[in-house]
Amino acid sequence: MTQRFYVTTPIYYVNGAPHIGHAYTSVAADVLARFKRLDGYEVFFLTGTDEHGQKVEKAAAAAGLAPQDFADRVAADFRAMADRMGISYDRFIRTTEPAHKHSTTVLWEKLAAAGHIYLGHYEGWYAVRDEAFYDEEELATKPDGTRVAPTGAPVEWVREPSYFFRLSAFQEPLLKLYETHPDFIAPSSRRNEVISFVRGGLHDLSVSRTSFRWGIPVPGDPAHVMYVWLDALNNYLTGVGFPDTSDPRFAFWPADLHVVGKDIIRFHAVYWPAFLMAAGIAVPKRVTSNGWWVVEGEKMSKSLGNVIEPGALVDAFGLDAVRYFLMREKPFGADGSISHAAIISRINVELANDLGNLAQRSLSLIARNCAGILPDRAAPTEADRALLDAAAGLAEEMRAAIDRQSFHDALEAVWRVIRAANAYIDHQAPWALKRTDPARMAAVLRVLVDVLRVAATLLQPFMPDSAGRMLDQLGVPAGARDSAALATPLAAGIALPAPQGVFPRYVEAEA
Ligand code: ME8
Repeated sequence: MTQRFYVTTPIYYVNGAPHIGHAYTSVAADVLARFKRLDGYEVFFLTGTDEHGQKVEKAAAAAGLAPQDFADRVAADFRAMADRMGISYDRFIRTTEPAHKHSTTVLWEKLAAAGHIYLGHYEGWYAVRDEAFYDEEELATKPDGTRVAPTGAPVEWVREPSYFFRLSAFQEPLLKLYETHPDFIAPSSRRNEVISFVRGGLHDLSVSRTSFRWGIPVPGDPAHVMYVWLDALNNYLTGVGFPDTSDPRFAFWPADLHVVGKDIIRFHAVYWPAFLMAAGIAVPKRVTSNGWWVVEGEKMSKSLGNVIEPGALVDAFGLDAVRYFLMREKPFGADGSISHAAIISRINVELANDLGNLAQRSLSLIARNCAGILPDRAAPTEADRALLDAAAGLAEEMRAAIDRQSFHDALEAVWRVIRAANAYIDHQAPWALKRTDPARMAAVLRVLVDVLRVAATLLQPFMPDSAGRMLDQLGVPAGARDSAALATPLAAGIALPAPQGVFPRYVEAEA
């Protein structure tokens, strides 16, 4: 039976244009989805947009548009961003879809029927920017006396009737979940943060608002709209067909992995499993969170004018180079800095030089010295064996790294093999063997093709287009590009296409 894998991105707020931070989380989830498909899994990959709530309502008003019209416009920008970044989603969900409103209404009814929702009065701090409630003790005071959330977001005092979710009843069940499923939250620094937050005690959560209208009405009490996070988190259930549990997509539930940013781990690792437990629905298997990108060391912000638009980066450097950079430059859970110099260095050193040149050198020798015909394997020497063994272990090593969302380790593993292959070609010097030992020359070139094939196959999730073009040049048939196909050697004697560089050097335009 094929195994299933359900992976999600956050659904992005439609209050503003997509930037590189959104693109990053989506690329990470995409690499996961593609790697699992490469490994033969049946994958369901969900992304989309979070369209209700006060933040979106305010942004729409500022743009002079009705919330739905505004949401339609910005949601289209997010979908275009996903397409531009090569995100291989199976469904792009929007929380204003009728299917999602219905699904969320049913979830609410389940929570209410189980006795976990009651009517009360909320009085406290709210940050619209974060769409989050904060306790007095969490706030900081700015020099001018205004109070701000720990995220720096301004807060306002809210006092209104509200429905509450009995979050306090889930402190013990949540702690038990973290204890019995140590991989539920990653990385471990975030796990510790969540555990100490929950140990500190949970208040019941305000889950409806009456002071604005842009949300899903509370069933039976339309003066209230549902709290946007209850609505938003439920996208993961709607995405696979909830409440119709006989929908074939529902077989993907529980989600294998929610990929999110570190800013929203609390919503995903505390509120979401609590809602699900309360509704009697299985909880997701893992929530993994990425660190923050800053730009040349500075926080990205509209006021600094340094917000990086993903499309502009792709125009400048090409999609695969950008995807590679994002996955390679920093550990997933850590913060990191983007700069053009850093991108150019990754392109020129690792893509153009280490990998591109290796392929180009090997394939041009086959074109020139073997009439473009793929040589057969020969009995391996010790040096051949060492390199082939390193390549043979790569899939397993990458798989383990990807399962930990350690994308940079997965890529480093590939580059260890590529660097070893560069040392091998320099040492074996096949160009010098043409006259002295043509059979050995052919054997060496075949080893290089075999190693390049492994690397290109396993790089497809990161750089789908370039890795695909490299596989074309290596003569790998379209139906033999998944990880299982690596067990079958390429047939010798086939004619390879004329080699063409896949990873050009980036040459800075003269100012
Ligand atoms: O929070 N570096 O949506 P959002 C890395 N709608 N990642 C970044 C980033 C940066 N500088 N900036 C943003 C929401 N991100 C909710 C989610 S899910 C049920 C609802 C990424 O539009 C990161 O993944 O504010 C972060 O969690 C997400 O964008 C927030 O997107």
